[in-house]
Formats: sequence, C-alpha cells, structure tokens
Amino acid sequence: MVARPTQPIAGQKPGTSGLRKKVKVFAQPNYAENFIQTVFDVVERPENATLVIGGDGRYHNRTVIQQAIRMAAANGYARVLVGQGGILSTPAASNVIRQYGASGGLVLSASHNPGGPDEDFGIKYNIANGGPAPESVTEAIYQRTCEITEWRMVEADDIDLDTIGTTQVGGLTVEVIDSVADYAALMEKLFDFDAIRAAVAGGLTMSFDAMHAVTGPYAREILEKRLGFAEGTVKNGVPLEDFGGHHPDPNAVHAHELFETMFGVAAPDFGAASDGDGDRNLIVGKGIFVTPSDSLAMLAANAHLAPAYAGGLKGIARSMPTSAAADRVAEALGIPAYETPTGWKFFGTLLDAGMATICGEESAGTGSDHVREKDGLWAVLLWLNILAVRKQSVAQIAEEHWAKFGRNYYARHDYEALPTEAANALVAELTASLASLPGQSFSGLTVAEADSFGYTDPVDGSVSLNQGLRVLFEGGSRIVFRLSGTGTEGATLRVYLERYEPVGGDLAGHTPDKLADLITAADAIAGITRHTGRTEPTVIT
Ligand code: VG1
Ligand code: CO
Repeated sequence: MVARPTQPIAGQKPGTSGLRKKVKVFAQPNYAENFIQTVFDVVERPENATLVIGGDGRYHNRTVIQQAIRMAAANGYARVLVGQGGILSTPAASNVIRQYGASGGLVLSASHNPGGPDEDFGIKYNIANGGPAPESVTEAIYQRTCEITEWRMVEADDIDLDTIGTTQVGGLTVEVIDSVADYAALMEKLFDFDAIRAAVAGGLTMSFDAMHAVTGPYAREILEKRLGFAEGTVKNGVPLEDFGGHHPDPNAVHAHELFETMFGVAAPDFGAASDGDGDRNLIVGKGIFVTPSDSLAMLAANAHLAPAYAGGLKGIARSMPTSAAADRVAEALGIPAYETPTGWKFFGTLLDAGMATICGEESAGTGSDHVREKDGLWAVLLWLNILAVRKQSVAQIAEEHWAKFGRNYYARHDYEALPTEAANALVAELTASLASLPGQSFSGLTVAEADSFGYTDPVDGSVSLNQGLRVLFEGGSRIVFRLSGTGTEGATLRVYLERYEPVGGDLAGHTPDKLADLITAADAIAGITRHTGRTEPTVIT
C-alpha cells in the first residue's frame, strides 16, 4: 500500500447528480483520486464491504476505473464488482448494488453531457439502497474534500476489464461481471414479455435511439433478442467514448433523427431514446411527442397492466418542476402524491419507506421501486407493456388520458452557458421580488402566489431550501425558475412553463401557442433578456 500526499482541491462539490467537470479537470494530478479517497473516508460501509464500479463508457472511464480499483484495494474493500468493459448503465448499477448486497457504488458518468477529451466526465456515489447519496452524504463528502491530506492505493497493474472473471488486486477480489444479464433478468420479472412478444409478432414496430451511449447493449439484448423486434430497431447501438460527437441528451434537438422518423410517413408505432448513462427516456409515438411529465402520469395511470404493478401503486412522487399531471392520477387512484426537489436522490427515502412506487422528473426521468435510480429502458418497457395490453396507439392513449384528467401543457426553456454572474443576479433579483408579485398581472395572468421552494423530507425530516423559484397564477398556470446543478460551463437557467386545461377544454392545442402568454410573462417577471441579453432559449424540451 502506498499513501500519496495531496492537498484539498477547490470546487469538488457534488451537484444535482454527482461531481461533473471537464475531462481536463478530472485528468489533473490527484483530482479523481482526492474525490474517490474522500468517498471511501466518509461513507458508511461494513468490514469486508463490496463496492460496485461502472460507467457509461465515455472517454476517461477506463482510466478512473483502474485507479478506483487500486484505491479500493488499499481502503479495506473485500470485493469490487465491475461491469464488463467498464460499462454499467446507472439503473443497472443501482440494481447490481442491491442484488449483491454491496455497500455502495461509484457510477462514472456525466449523463446527458457530451463526452470526449474536451468534454465532460463525472463521478457519483450511490449508497447501499442503490440510490444516489442523499444530501447529508454529499455534504460530508464535500467537507472532506476540503481537508484531505493523502490518498491510498496499492501498486498493481491494470486489470483486464473486457473478460468476465475474477482477479486479485492485493487483498481485493475484483469480479468483472456481465453488464446486461442481471438487469435484463429484472426487466423480465417486472413486465409481461410474452404479451409484448405477441404484439411484436402481430406487427408492433419501434425505433430506439441509444445515441451511441450506454443503453446500446441493453436495448439490443432486451428489445431485439428477447422481445423479437427486428434487427436494426436499436439505432446508434454501439457505445462510443465521445458518443459520436453528439450530446447523448434525448430531446428534440439532440435526438432529432428519431423525431423525424416518428413524424415521417414511414413512422413505426413507437419511438424512444435514452441518454448517456441510460437513466432517461424520451417517448415519441407516431406523430406525437409525449412530454416526460405526461409520460409519468400516463405510466402511473396504466401501470396496473404490467405484472409488477398489478397490485396497485402506493404513491406517486414527482420533482417540483414536473407538471402536476401525475397528481391528478394519484388523486383518482386515491393514493398520495409527493413533490420533491429536483434530483433522484430525493426519491430514495419515499421508495425505501414504501410510500411511493413510481417517481418521475420533467427532465425525462421515470422509475419505480425496482431500483433506486431513474431508468430509461424500464419506462420504454412499461410503455410497450401498456401498448401490448391496450392494443391502442400512443396518440389514442394520450387523448383518452387528457379527456379523463385534463391536459397540462408544458415546456422547459433552457438558457445555457450564461455568465455565472448574470444568472446569479437574475436569481437574486427575482428572489427579492417574490413577496411583491402576488396580485400583479403579466400578459393577462395574475400572480396568486410566489415562493422559493423548500422541502422537508417526510421520512427523515431533512430540510432542503432554495430548490427553485415558483410563480403560481390564478387558474393553475405556473412558471418555475432554477439554475442547473449539472452543467460544467457557466450557468444554465431553466424556465419551466405549465398551463392546465381542464376536461372539456381545448385538449388538442399546439403547446407553444398554449404557453405564449407564460413565455412573455416569464421574461417580464425575471428580466431574462435584460440580465442575459438572450431573446431565445438554447434548448426547448
Ligand atoms: C438535471 C435535471 C434533473 C436530473 C439531473 C440528473 O439537473 O433537471 O431533473 O435529475 O439533471 O439527470 P439540473 O440540476 O441540471 O437541472 V442525469 O440523467 O443528467 O444524471
Ligand atoms: Co442520465
């Protein structure tokens, strides 16, 4: 064992989902090592603990995995489970942690951020329940990064990550495991694969864009091999270190080919995509985009059609900026609805306590109590299970849903790569004006309430303040403003726009038209152009 002296490195504070920085930052001497040592220093683990390691295959993944193995060997772990080729999707890593009783896992990913030598890398720690470390743990990690004086490793060669099998690294047993097998087996337990296979045999077609990211091998195995979709159903199925030069972010901008397919003449019945680390899902039917907030509501309303959820749901949880569509389903089902801050880490306590079964975020994240992460392919398979049982199109299912519950027109406008000072000034000024907003009107909309969202976890009582600024209008429309916690360049302002159209109203409208007054109001309320000089968002999702 060798101990390497080091010094604290500023800025190693985990954000919404782990520590994300440019590869060039991570590749600096001691950068990844300091962070990993810090994790090993502060997290709870028994003697002889098992650690799971895997990533989304992006550039720098293998380097950090080899170093993490040498460090785990010097830090008292008994066993490391690592995905073959260094690959584990985020939901698969969550499953492996749970299934093998690991004390936690290192998930190496910057998710939907681009990859490559000049792009992004990330490290996230998940705890023994398989979920992202809660704020108490990430805060302890951060404090420790400010005090660290040495990190430890054993002197050992790189192991062969590509061959399944067991290697000794000092006293540590390293097992390279199949990245896909356990996850695919879990999916077979949750869903009615026979029904989906029958639908495929009967002509159901789909297109899945893996975006050259981690879901390629999972989607090929499950969709093409086990469910019988035609070869070629999975597009961009080979994980690449730079995702083919694209952003592995499943939205209309970065997955535009899928949109063109699904809105084209030869569209298959169902279209989907996932992100860099496989925890997000994009759902597009023939000629219809399903917003993630609507998808959450529709999945919750139909989940009983899949075997794992046939007994009903215990509750539905959504992040605060996610539309209230899921709340209406919860109300109809007579189960509780929870509203949490942004980020999957806030769902863990509710899932562990059996208070919620299905959770979702407007950012294309949906999942259930089968793991403790959002799960892109899980959402795709639940949709397929529902399509197979209901024998209707996505459009029919959506229309019937809106006819029953009303429709929450919804969009998110992102202003990316803003100067940090401008974004902070906008937030500070808006925060100061919140108290004066109620009663004022903007583009014909009157503010009913305005606040800064704070959350008290109903299970452990922990409090998280300043989780987004909410402006609620009379009649149920809403604008939320918050700054992203996952970016690596400047600041990103997210503006979430929502308007509720009740049953009997205009349910077949065009979203931009329906939100036009809110878009104008957002600028009037927050001074977006005044602070940032921007007149248009960079991305609309
Ligand atoms: C974004 C999303 C949030 C999601 C997070 C991690 O965070 O808004 O809903 O949980 O990314 O997703 P932020 O702070 O940038 O808004 V992933 O798939 O990038 O790990
Ligand atoms: Co992700």
